[in-house]
Amino acid sequence: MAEMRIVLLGAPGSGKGTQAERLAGRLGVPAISTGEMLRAAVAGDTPLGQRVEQIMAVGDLVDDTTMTAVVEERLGKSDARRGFILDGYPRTIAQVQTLDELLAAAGQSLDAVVRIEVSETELVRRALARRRADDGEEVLKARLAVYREKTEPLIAHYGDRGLLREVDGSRSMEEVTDEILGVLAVRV
Ligand code: B4P
Repeated sequence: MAEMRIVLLGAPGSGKGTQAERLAGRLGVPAISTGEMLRAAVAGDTPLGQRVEQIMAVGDLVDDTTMTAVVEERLGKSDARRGFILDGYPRTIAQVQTLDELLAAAGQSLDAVVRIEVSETELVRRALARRRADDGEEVLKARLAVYREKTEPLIAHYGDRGLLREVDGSRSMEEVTDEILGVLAVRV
């Protein structure tokens, strides 16, 4: 199968993690979720986990320097050599630049950035149904505000670069996956 380097962009609860797993299975490249990696570090009580636990608990973003180390190490693994579905990274303009640099150093570049769009009412409904530690109503509000301020500008940025593809994330998981494969022009 062809190499494929994709970023999934969307608000908390838009289904990035869900779609990353589904696409990874279809495209034969790993789903790389920075949120999952951080939650695993917290669960394992590693030095990284101890550093990020409080930040995540209040809905803030982990600092860009820490995230660079996390992502650089993960993208350096052999299973990511032929591509990846990045879920939850980049989330800031600084992270966009870091990712570009990491890929350029490996002679690689992104193929597409898929924005999964879901209304705020549906985001809140899903998060409250999921009941993860950072999904309480107050923390969720904080995470949405951080998303609007820090991550939403990435939509215009990737749009200007001609990499942005937009899909309606309010439909069923299967329909969203099919729509993403459609905008990526992938037949599997
Ligand atoms: P993430 O793990 O990325 O959390 P998320 O945005 O809530 O998840 P996602 O959009 O993937 O939703 P999901 O598929 O689970 O980040 C958590 C925290 O980690 C951040 O707040 C931050 O502190 C830190 N962090 C992570 N990356 C960082 C970075 N790069 N820089 C700094 N900090 C970082 O779906 C949500 C729910 O909806 C699920 O229950 C699912 O079953 C349901 N669902 C999904 N699709 C559906 C559909 N089509 N229909 C109905 N329900 C659906």
